[in-house]
Amino acid sequence: MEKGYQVHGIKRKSSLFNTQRIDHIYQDPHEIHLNFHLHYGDLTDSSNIIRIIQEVQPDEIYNLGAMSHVKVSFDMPEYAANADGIGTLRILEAVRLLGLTQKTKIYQASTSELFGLVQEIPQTEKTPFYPRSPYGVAKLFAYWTIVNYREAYNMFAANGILFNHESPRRGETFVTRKITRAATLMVYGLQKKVFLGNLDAKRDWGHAKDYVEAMWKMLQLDNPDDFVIATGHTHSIRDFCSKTFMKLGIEIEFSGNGIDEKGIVKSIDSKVLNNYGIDKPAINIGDVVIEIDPAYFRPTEVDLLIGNPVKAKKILNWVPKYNLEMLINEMVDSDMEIARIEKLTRK
Ligand code: F7E
Repeated sequence: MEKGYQVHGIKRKSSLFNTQRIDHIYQDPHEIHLNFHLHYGDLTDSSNIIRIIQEVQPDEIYNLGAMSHVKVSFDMPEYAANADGIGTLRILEAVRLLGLTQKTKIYQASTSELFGLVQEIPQTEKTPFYPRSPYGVAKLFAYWTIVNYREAYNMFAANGILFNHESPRRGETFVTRKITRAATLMVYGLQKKVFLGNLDAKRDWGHAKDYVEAMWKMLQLDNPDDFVIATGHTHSIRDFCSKTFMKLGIEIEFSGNGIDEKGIVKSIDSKVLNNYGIDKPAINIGDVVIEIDPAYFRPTEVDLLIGNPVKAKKILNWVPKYNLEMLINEMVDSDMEIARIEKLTRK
């Protein structure tokens, strides 16, 4: 919207409000919301997609819609295939059917989950795919459908192979936000510990803001192409936990193996918490703050992801502004504020 676009979004019907993460846009004092429209819709509903695209006649479509939780896709594989795989096909077909192939550019949110059981380190646009979940397989269908429509119908359709990208608005069931939420609730005494799955998995985490810029840049090219968007650095879930707690002045020591591994508070630098206005944290040395729950293990795991974004740097002139430390700082600061307010309202 800051770029002057009229933005149309699609939201699913829910019996609860589900727009909290964008509601602030409506409250913008510059009335930027006048350029923002939400439609009811669903990627599993062809006629709905066709009607919205017909009404809006968009110049650019960013298909970020998906059942995006990898673990949940094992429980709902058919829905994941329908929304994430065929949903992409529905958008492409709608654009074609409505005669918009030369007007509408399409960005497809492809994913590092395509690499799954990685065949090469680091992963590039040329690395063979080997998805490891119904989510990954559905996204593979979408990836090749985009390539095929580009070649068959000369459409501007591009895949952004985005590695994990996070922010304070990340959903709370994804591991980064689950950890920053838990740690911040713990110092306020609102949560005792957090149960996690595989701490050994490694991810290449970037900031969503940087990655959205890359998506936009991809649609401004003269010719559509596919790009890996990543930071080129990887860290384990265990590392992410340590860094998150350390930002709050809390040093964690991991002990034990497998499902018996625990994260225990080794030291507390109270000056750091004082800076957040906390005199007496609800956490003590020796507390077990992290435990393993096998319910979070995946039937097939993606152990290691690390991308090489050299093509994006060269062709899109894309350079991420955030590193992992800056990302964690922003997520922790935001969640500390949320926890502070929750503490006040729960009293
Ligand atoms: O898991 C491990 C888990 O759920 C990251 C989606 O946006 O990025 C995301 O997919 C890792 C995995 O993200 C817990 O086993 C350990 O190895 O945060 P996540 P994801 O699966 O990498 C890609 C690029 C997408 O495209 C997806 O849409 O963390 N892990 N313990 C855990 N994960 C979760 N969720 N919860 C745990 O307790």
